[in-house]
Amino acid sequence: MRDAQPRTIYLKDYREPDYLIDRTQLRFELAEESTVVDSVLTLRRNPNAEPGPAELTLHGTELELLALEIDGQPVAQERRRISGETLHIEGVPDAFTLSCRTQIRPQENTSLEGLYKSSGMFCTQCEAEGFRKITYYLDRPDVMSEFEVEIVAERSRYPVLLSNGNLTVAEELEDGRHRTVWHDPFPKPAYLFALVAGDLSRVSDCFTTCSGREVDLHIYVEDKDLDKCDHAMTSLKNAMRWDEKVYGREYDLDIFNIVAVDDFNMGAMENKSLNIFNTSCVLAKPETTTDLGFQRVEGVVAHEYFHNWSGNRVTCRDWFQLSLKEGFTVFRDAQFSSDMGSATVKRVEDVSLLRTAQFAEDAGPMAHPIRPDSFIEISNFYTVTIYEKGAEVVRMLHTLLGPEDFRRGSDLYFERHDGQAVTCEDFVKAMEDASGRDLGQFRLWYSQAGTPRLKVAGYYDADSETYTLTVQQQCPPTPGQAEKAPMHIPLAVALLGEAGALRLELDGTPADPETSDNTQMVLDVTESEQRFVFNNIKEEPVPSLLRGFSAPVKLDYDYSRQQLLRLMRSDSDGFCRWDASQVLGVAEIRRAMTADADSYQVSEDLVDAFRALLSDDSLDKAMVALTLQLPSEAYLAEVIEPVDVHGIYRAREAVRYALAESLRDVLMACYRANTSDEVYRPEADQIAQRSLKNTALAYLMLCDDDECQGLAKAQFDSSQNMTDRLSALTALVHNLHPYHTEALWRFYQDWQHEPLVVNQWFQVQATNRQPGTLETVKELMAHPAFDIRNPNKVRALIGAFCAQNTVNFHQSDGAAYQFLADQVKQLDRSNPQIASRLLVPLTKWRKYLPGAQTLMKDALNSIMAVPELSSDVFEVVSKSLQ
Ligand code: 0A1
Ligand code: ZN
Repeated sequence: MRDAQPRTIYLKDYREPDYLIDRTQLRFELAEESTVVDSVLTLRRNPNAEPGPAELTLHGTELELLALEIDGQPVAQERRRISGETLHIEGVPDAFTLSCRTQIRPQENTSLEGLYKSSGMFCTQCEAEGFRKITYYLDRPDVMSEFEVEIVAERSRYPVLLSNGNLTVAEELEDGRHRTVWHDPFPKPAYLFALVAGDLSRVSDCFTTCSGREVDLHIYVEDKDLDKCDHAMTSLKNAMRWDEKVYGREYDLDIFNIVAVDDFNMGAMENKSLNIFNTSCVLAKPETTTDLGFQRVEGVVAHEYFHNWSGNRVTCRDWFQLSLKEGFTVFRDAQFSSDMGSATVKRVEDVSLLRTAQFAEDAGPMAHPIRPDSFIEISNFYTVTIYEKGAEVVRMLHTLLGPEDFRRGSDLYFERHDGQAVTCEDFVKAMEDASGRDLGQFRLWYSQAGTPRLKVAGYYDADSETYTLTVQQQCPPTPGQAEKAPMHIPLAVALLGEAGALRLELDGTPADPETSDNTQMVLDVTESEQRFVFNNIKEEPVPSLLRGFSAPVKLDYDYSRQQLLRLMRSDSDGFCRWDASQVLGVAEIRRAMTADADSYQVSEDLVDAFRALLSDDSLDKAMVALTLQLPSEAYLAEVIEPVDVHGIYRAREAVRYALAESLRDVLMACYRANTSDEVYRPEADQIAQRSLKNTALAYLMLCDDDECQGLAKAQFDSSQNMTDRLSALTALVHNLHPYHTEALWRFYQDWQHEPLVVNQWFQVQATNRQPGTLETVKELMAHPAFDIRNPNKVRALIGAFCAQNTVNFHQSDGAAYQFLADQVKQLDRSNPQIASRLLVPLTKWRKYLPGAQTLMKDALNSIMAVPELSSDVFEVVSKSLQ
């Protein structure tokens, strides 16, 4: 729980540490009541530190200090002082060893930070500041140390004892205990420390690196999960090979371990050579896991593995630089996933997330630049801005520099900074030095928050055969940043003529060398208003703008319907084809919002465009599926303001019903054609086929003839994989099909022994848009399978309801707002990180209609009135009420 006055920490106050730790020796005695931690730290004064008193200040919280010695001599009480989260020791030498014994209670640790217990095993989570819950330490990422870790525990309960690096000792002790010793030769900050002790089974494999070194790979899980490790193992090996090929990065130890745990606040953690994973991001098998689940496992395994270089070998100087490792690593895992599956699909999924969650964050009370200037609680800054926008910023560098110079920049960055804790500036500088490009203005992406808006207009002059694009940029104010300077925005463009994309010539500058046909160009937009004149343009083109979503901006261009339909049909850029369909979808839903219920008729040209998609066998099925899905409610809430949740929902449903009716036969044909009895593979071609089939199913369930209504039940009863089974269950439940209660019951009977499947069962019910779902959610919280201490269950039930089920969350009496406030208050006492993430939907109150605003603020105020709020929840609530 927080101190009386939560403190804001500023980037401008960064100072180097006064002391450095060369060596960290830890000994853990794990027992059922408590754990005793002995640490021996080899410290010396930092030669770069500013002169000051010989006083050492260590971080530590919720620790019981049992003993403290300097160079073997007890430290007298009057020389030491514990206050808040620190231990001060006066009169320390320039170089010394500090021995410290603390006692901690992992069994009582519900915050899932530091050392805690999950399903009977001990495990750790130290990023960002969890290590201070284990022992007194300089818990900051710029203090890097070589670790040796000894673990002692009862053999029968904890046969597996793991830490970072190489195993150097494993031996039996008396009284049924045993011990292992681990040595990690790579100096690392404390946030990368990990320990695991439990009764675990493992799946093993090995990988030969490009220089011929053998690496042992192990995935540790509970015995019952041994059959769900293959996909993670394959993904790991693919990621290791890919990082060698694409970034020249070889793995650096002889062992790489992954451990799966049930109770975990995030997806996974990149601890050096001992990655700890949320079970939801590592376990997968066809019967229990959807295609999306398989893809998530592949992406997260790769993400954590890639951190070994972008994060561990080169780490962050301070937590303001978090996006240095996260933005770069998300960019790397996105490249990897594109290479493993469909690049366009991956891009569309990433952009969808960015344009809903990140744009909303950027427009809300917690908006921050990818390198924030200040924070109260760093745990609140593991955000879509740091991760996803951070990745977009790296992607823009890749676009501006081109793949070769970008690779040179990345090589230089790793070579220059290997073993160091550095800043975003160091990354940009390496890119600048390697490419010779001036990235001065580009750096604003690191310091300015908010989503820039680009207004583009096109003008064709037939006489001079020129086409002029006028581009204006403007970035809205965000908290603490009223004025914004123009940014350096890479705007990828093409001009479409009747027979395809035109050759581009921009006042003498040739087209983007990356496209061999000279039809695409990346414009450097750097001023508030700029004109780009293309020469030798023989016909009036349709501009294809922001190709591949070349920058994280909002784009306005006043396209005609005809132009959008043409882009959707024939743009060679898959992202722009999809985006044109989204613009048409938004327009259709807007029209349905203003039409009265009986008079609305769906636009014929949209129906024709969808019919053409459904009938064309040559198209990528996954892209067809994505294009057929109307803009999500979350995206509509970004583009239609103020947000009339119920109006948007009703209009979107009206359009869906109308499309389903008009396209019934071709949807049915598509459904049948894509139903296959091939053995399940989580590979792109099959995933695409299932995605199209299940998209068709969702539409067909809106038609009330017997053939359509029979489809979901038949699919539910016969499906052999979770993707099809869950799609069928969702269709039954969300449409209140007569079979839905029985289907829910049967699903639970079949899968009650699989927590990850039960979570999907919770989620299907929580996201049901039918009235009365709030009551269902409350009832499900009393279900024996629900456990408020498990973050996955909280996310599946409460999180999914509040964040995804907008019509029910925003029910007009405000009951769901109060429900969320109550859950946040309760959770804040056990797990502040989860509490503060859960409350995010309330913080967006400014976007909604006045009645909703008042009720949402009431709920926030009721949280604010709680006397002992954590700093996590305090920061989010107080900033959102400002
Ligand atoms: N570095 C991890 C994310 C992570 C962050 C914080 C955690 O606990 C509070 C756990 C994991 C990643 O990017 O995967
Ligand atoms: Zn990460």
